[in-house]
Amino acid sequence: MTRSGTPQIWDIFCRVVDNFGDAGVCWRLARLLRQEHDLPVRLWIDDLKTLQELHPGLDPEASVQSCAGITVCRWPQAGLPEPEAAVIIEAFGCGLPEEWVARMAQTARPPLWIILEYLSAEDWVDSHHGLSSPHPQLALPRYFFFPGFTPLTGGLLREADLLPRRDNFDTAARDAFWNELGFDAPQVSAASLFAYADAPVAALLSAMAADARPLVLAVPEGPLLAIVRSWLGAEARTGQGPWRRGALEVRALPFLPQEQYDELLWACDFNFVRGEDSFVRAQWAGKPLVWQPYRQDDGAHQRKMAAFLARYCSELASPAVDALRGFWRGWNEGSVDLAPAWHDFRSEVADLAGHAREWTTRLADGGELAAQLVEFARRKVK
Ligand code: TRH
Repeated sequence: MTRSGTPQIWDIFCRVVDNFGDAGVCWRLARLLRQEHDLPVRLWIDDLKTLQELHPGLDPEASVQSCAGITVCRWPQAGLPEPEAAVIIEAFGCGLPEEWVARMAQTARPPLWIILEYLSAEDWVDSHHGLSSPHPQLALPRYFFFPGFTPLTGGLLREADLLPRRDNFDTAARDAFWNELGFDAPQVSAASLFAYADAPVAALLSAMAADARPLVLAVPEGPLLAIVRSWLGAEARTGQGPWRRGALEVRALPFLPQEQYDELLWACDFNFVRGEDSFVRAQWAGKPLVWQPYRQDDGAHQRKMAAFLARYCSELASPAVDALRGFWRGWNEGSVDLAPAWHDFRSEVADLAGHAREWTTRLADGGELAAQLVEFARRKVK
């Protein structure tokens, strides 16, 4: 991506709304553009503490720093760039600072302005991906770039070596992963739990404990772990555990660096995930997943879940499909009694595992988001 022979900078602008996904997606995209497309990338982000949890090598106080080959600019402390960039990616429609937009409008050749949208499996995404809309006041075109699950969308973020690394994550690697965290490798099925605090956690834990089939449940540090500790009682107020209740063994994990989180997903037999980035990573892990979409007041999260299930379940037969839909529904609707749905889901995990691997293969045939962004920019920037 060059103009006049010099590689032009790609600026990614990210405002952390809440949680980790805004920073998580932008950091992953920045690394892909830098490492797999050799592009100079600046990540402008307003919350370095959140980004540091994903990438512990980051200095949360620095205004500007280089990390993994990416220039990380703490906004607004780092000021604003001269619009030398060839491409500006406005993450999740967060809105660029007005002064930045004004500067862009004054340059002879303003950067290509791309708004990276949230992920959805809904059908309308196909016809909206890549459309442009001018800035309401200035002669600046903006292009809407949608991640997605079809060839008519921008695809999903995926590192070139992700699936080979996943496939090479063998029993020895899995054992080493658990040992590094202070645990023996589970000798029974294992699951990871990453969800929002409003999930029906007590109902889930009770169902897991009462089930006849033993399970190890790994819970990374966060508000959800506090709820799990409370359910377990006084002995679990601190420490890593493990704590046992009936068939259930609970392990407390630290919040893992983003790259290590993939290993947790690979080390488990199925995974509870949420939001956007962990949702995608769990699909790449090729294991059965239980998704809790980020709740939205207008019910958009319910439409997003229905749309994804329509795609994901299109080639899944009964009873596996009924068990998956039933458990996802109970998990997202906050059922007070998850035991029947959990029992059915657990009974179908083997069939769901085969389906999860096939789904990953289908996804891998689709476009990769960073590469499609680069191709899109190449076509637009003459
Ligand atoms: O944290 P999230 O709920 O982020 C959300 C969603 O992105 C949502 O779409 C968005 O609207 C909202 O933020 C503002 O869930 P998500 O997207 O899965 O991001 C979590 C990130 O944290 C992801 O990159 C995985 C990473 N992670 C780790 O790196 N280590 C961990 O131990 C865990 C549990 C997660």
